[in-house]
Amino acid sequence: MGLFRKIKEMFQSSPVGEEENDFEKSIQISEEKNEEESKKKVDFSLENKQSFEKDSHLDVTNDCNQDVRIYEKGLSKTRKNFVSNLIALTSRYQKITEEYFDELEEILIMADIGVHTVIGFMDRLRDRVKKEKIENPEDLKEIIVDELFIIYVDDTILTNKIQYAETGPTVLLFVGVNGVGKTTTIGKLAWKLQGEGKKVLLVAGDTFRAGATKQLEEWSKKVGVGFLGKEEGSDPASVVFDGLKKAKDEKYDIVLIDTAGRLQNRTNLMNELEKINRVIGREIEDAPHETLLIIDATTGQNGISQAKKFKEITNITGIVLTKLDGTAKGGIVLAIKEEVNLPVKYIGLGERKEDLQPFDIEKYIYGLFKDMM
Ligand SMILES: Nc1nc2c(ncn2[C@@H]2O[C@H](COP(=O)(O)OP(=O)(O)OP(=O)(O)O)[C@@H](O)[C@H]2O)c(=O)[nH]1
Ligand SMILES: [Mg+2]
Repeated sequence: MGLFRKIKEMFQSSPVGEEENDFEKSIQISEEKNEEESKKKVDFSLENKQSFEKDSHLDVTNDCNQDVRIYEKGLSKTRKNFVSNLIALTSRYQKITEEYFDELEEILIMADIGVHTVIGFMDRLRDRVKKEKIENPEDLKEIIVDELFIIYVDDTILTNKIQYAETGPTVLLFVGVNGVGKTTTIGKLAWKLQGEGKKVLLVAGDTFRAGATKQLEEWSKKVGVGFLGKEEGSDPASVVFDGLKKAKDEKYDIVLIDTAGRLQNRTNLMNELEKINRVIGREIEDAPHETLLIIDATTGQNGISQAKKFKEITNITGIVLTKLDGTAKGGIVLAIKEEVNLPVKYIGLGERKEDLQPFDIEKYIYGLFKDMM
């Protein structure tokens, strides 16, 4: 069975209900009906999940239904555009021809998967068509999805987990050009981490833009977490210093530091990040534990070049890809993997606080292609 079929089976074996978790519900109902029957059903469901976990070395949890729904909803633009084009292509051709390959290549490039990634992908696909003697485009659909999945998973396992400090506060630094969604992401993540029982502090390291500190403070109030900011124009490194002192004194678990995206040039940005990093490293050993680069998915290849540039000036440990809900070209996730080789740790699938999701390639692939087969 292809990888995609396994993913589909896994998520559909516990379909997503409107109001509640149907997986749990189906257990309850069948228990009432017939104990024997229900046991069989539950065993089967769990077996499905376990066998997939074994195969895929990726985490699967039973309570992922809510998240799957956020993925499905957030990816609907890409599904309507990119995936619909793929489906239409398949129905237009009876046979796999050179024209078919050309059109497929174009659809993939239009989806922001990235030219290099697409070229490699097309080579592998042509190889498989030849070797497996595939003639009908219909039979190729599943292989296309599996090969897209493989681009991401590859043989290197990029972990999407946040590195936490062993003792003391964990420090996460957020960087990226202006308007990509740094502050919003911090707010959303604060909400998520607080919900996991962590004591969270937001530090307003963007003192450059008027209103930036206020915007972060509003998030802190909205989600009910700690905040430290100073007046506009303060030295960001000094704000960070004060923030870390507060975090240590008041025993915060996590510190999320916002930074300015709107600096005049690369040298200024580099110097400022260096200074902030120096302060962080001096105050807390091994910190920052993560430096997350925020990229706006709607900017496509521009986002990829931002990632390459930031990688040169500071030690980026992961990517947060925002506004995936706002693009019809959700292929950028795959381009980041191949062209930047940094793990996508979170994705933004909307503006609500619950719309920030840990990136999970299985949910992503399912959210995109669930209607294709
Ligand atoms: N649809 C959608 N909008 C988002 C998402 N993430 C952020 N936004 C919106 O993007 C806009 C910019 O977000 P900010 O968080 O202010 O961006 P920033 O990087 O902090 O910007 P600067 O402080 O100017 O550098 C806001 O209107 C957010 O609501 C997302 O995942 N989906
Ligand atoms: Mg901001």
